[in-house]
Amino acid sequence: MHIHVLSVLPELLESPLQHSIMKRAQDKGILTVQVHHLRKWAVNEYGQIDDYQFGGGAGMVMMPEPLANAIEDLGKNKPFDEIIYLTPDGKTLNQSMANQLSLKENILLICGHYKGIDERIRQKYVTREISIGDYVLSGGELAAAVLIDAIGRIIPGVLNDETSALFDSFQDNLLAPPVYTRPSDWRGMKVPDILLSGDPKKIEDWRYDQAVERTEKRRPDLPK
Ligand code: 6GU
Repeated sequence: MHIHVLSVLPELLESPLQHSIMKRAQDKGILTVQVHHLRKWAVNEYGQIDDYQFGGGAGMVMMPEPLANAIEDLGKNKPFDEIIYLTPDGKTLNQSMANQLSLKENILLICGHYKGIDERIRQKYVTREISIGDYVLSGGELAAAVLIDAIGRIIPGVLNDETSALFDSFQDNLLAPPVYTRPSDWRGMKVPDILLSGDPKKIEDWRYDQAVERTEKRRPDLPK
């Protein structure tokens, strides 16, 4: 899978993609992430990519021409399956969206800044608009990093233990059950006996019951 990112602050995306599972996915060649500086498609020698908004009001808007040229250049060799604009007024990211996107081959993410991007780019090119929650970030980069992580870790072959993503919170709209490691008695707090029983069926049933109980208690809003 190839993910291209258009950004005015590419530095913000460097570190999150260079460690742990994201690093492994890229080292294995399963995922490539290329971050492009929108400035490369600036309209003039001053590097201009934004301008005042029509109708007045504080804050700059990202101009359509640099974005359109970037989108068309980057999609020239291999057309994009999805062009995603990260924006607080998009659809809130959930596991099912991440699952769907993990099956795509070639994706472009557009990170907004300032007041956002010219509406006409959204109309002409963008196939999905995604938010990562009901709060405002100063730009789309951290949201893009979150989305890339959520997608990247579930691409088949990325996780070592292929089954482990199946037990994540939110697969099947269930939160994950509690987990414990050694020692079995830590400062007088004991690990539930079932987990030490060595009975795989009992353990599986217990985990499922715990997941259901947790979900009902903490996230009654999740669909059953
Ligand atoms: Cl995708 N962008 C920005 N700027 N703020 C956000 C967001 C995205 N998702 C939640 N807040």
